Amino acid sequence: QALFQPLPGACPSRTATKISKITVVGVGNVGMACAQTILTQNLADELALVDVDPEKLRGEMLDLQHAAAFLPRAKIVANTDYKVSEGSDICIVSAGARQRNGESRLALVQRNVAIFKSIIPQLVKYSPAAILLIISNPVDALTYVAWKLSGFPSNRVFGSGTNLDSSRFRGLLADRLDVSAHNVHGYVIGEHGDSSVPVWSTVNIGGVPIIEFLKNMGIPYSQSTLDELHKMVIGGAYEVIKLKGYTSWAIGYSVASLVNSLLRDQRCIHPVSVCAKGFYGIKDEVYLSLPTQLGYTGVMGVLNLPLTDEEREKLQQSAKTLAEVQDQLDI
Ligand code: 6V0
Repeated sequence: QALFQPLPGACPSRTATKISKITVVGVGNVGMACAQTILTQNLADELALVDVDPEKLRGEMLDLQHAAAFLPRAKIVANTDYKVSEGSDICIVSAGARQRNGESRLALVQRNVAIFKSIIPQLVKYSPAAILLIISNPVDALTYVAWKLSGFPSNRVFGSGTNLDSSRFRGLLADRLDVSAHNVHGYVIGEHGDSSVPVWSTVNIGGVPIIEFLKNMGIPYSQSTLDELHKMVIGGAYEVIKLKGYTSWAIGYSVASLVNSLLRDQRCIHPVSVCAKGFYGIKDEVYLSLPTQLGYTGVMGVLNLPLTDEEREKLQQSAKTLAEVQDQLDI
């Protein structure tokens, strides 16, 4: 006897179709933080995990599967073979080599380029219509590499960029002003790293421009106070890595917010790493973070922020720094 009995006259003309499939490549600290945030936020009907380490991969898959009774229903699969990723809507890449003692940044990028050569063509083969979301560092250069290797249009390849830096920025300001970070509107743009640019001129709290507010109220602030806060944003990742060895939770939530905007067509604006040529006077074909609208089709457009001349110059400088790194890559 069957466990369930169909209603009399029921017609199976409506079949359950898969709504969303997400692949995460690299089941390290970051990949697993993304996976678990995606699952708890009910963003995927199917989650595929891929890594080169078969034991770790199976262990992580089983560990997540064992939470079935506490999570929204989702199929969780894992394999070292990319066939498991077939038909994904979004492929997230968080695989990468870590910096070796004394290794230059450029040498690390080049090692990660080699890793990406083994990953990106496989993802393209099995999910030719997917959106590629790159997290591995240095994220801007590697997103450019992924774009080149994939042959995808630029609206389907972007990097997590300064989405995380901007959250750190908004969180720090929110703490100082005793307000929710949701009401602090502001972006850190440019390189995900040391040359990022905080766009102070457009920061507002619930619609009130912060710099103008401080001036009007006669509240003293100095450029060095603003610079200090930006330094804390840049130093945030280094501090966490020094304390616990890696960063994971915040990037996991950052990535889930991006996935939500994509799959649910939210059209939210996120500072993420996109092909920046032609925007804000950037002439090089570089990837760096700009305020970007995300929807079901991927990158829908770049917001035209009214930057000051100084902010624009800093952004262009950030682009030059990235172009120099890209020029040296052997893709
Ligand atoms: P980790 O814990 O060392 O995990 C890396 C994983 O990649 C491991 O499980 C490896 O087995 C796997 N891997 C290595 N080579 C391959 C390959 N060829 N194919 C498939 N899998 C492979 O690193 P962690 O998870 O801490 O960090 C991953 C990456 O994310 C690093 O490059 C970090 O620098 C980067 N981050 C980026 C952030 C951002 O804001 N963009 C934030 C945090 C970390």
